Amino acid sequence: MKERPWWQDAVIYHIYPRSFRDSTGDGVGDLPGIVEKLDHLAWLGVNALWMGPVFRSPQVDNGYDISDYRDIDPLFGSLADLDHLVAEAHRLGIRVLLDLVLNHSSTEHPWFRASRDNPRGEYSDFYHWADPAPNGGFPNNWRSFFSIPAWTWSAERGQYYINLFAVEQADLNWTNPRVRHEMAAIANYWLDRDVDGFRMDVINLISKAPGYPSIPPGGNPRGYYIDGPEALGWIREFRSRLRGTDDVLLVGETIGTTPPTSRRWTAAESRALHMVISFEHVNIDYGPGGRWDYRPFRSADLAGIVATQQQALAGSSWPCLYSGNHDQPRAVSRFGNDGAFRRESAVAVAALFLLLRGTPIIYQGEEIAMANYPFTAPDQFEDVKSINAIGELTAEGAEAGDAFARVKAQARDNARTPMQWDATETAGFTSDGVAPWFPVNPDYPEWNVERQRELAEQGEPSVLGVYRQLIALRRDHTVFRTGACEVLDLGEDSPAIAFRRYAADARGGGAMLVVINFSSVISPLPSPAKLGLGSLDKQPVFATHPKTDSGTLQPWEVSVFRMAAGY
Ligand code: ISL
Repeated sequence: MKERPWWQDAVIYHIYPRSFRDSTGDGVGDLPGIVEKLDHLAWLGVNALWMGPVFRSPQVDNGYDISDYRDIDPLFGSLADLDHLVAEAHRLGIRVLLDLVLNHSSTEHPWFRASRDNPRGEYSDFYHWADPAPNGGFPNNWRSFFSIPAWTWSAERGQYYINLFAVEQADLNWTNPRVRHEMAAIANYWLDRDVDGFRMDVINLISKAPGYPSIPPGGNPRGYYIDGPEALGWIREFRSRLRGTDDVLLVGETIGTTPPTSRRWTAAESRALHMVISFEHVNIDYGPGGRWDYRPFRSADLAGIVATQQQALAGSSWPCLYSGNHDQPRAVSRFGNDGAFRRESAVAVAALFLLLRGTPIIYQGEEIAMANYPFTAPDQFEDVKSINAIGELTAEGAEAGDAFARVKAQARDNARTPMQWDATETAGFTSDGVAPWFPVNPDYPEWNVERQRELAEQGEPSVLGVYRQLIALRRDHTVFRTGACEVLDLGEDSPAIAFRRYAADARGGGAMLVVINFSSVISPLPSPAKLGLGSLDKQPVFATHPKTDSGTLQPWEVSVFRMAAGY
């Protein structure tokens, strides 16, 4: 019988390096700071970490604009620090994933400068260049994800280049075999330094429709620059060039993709990606106007999206589970209730995303219910995406207060505040007297790792303690790792979300039922017929509330039951 790949039994912890822990006192997190805190990861029970990009970069997009793929930015440390981090993590049984940004480089990268300065030189075709349209305007109507045109004029070269993100992030031209060769060489360079895999930034944007056609009015960029025609083939080629392929994890971030495409790109026979970070559930509150057009959603909407994702990847594909990251508002603020039920709802969100089928990725701070930052004015935003969005909304005629409110709710800045370690000045992020690069959320005296660990150790309720318990539950009950998953249809109006995990084959070991009240109100327990209640073991294997027979669920209540054999 083929052994399961390591990542199917893993829980990944996602670190945003500049906001994790500053060991040098310059106000920015760094690699030695991560090493200092590895014991926190080990205590939680995670067995892999993914770090946002730490390569040399002008930091226009906090490291997602790379100017040297083979060196560490001095802001974060040195190559020796990275080697030390990898060795220390491995000593603790934690694998290390780096964040490779291969769709685009910084415009400060020597390739871009050479390409821009010499249209006939050897780097000429490393980027996407095009002449102005006949009317002198942009070559087509594509838009960047950062609220600006996807083309920037270069006076030096006398052409436009594609930037699907900031102006300083130029898209690399993967149709050029030399670019593809370089991409794999970069990955192999880091594999030689003993890393265990990669998160591949927006990897489904690498293929652009030949001839750069405009998107028809009201059309979707899919097929134009999202999930483009050659992307899958190039990813497959990339993987085939890696050393030690079988043990190297490739997680692709695939923005704007569809569940069937996620299935195809992660199917074992595609030999492309092992998992994808898809966006269906984090786009749940986007209105017709997109991210800055907030729409409230119901628990049933979330259950429906999760059901579709799970179904699409059933069998030979493998889901990636996450509730937030450095590009999203905080999960407890978006999916939970960060007011009256902050602890309870953070636990409910954790139970959903840790117990479904797939590999969970916990974003730093979720384990202590870190919440959105109380921004009061637009000049507090640091992120280029937020700043551009304010510009775009105001240009479209939005009133200043409205533009601010819309961006505040969804700003990526919310999730980028420093990690809250303890109740001392700067929450233990940096040295006393040092100003962190971004303000600490003022709620840190109560919501910090030290406090919650104390509570957990005293047997008191704590989000951190529950994260540890749920991770242990996955470890101790095979069915959570290997079993199939069925999200139950509880009807449009049910505030509850429930799913069954059951043995997909003879090795699976029993079945479990997870029931979560995904709301702040007391709700009826879904009917026994819908849950299959008759066959439950008496004692739940995990419960946030003492078992009652009242037929109701308390706000954000979570119960996990073992189902009788033979289910
Ligand atoms: O634009 C977004 C979605 O509408 C962003 O949240 C984000 O840019 C997108 O998820 C792609 O993310 C990744 O690539 C970006 C970088 O800014 C993000 O931080 C990164 O995670 C460009 O490299």
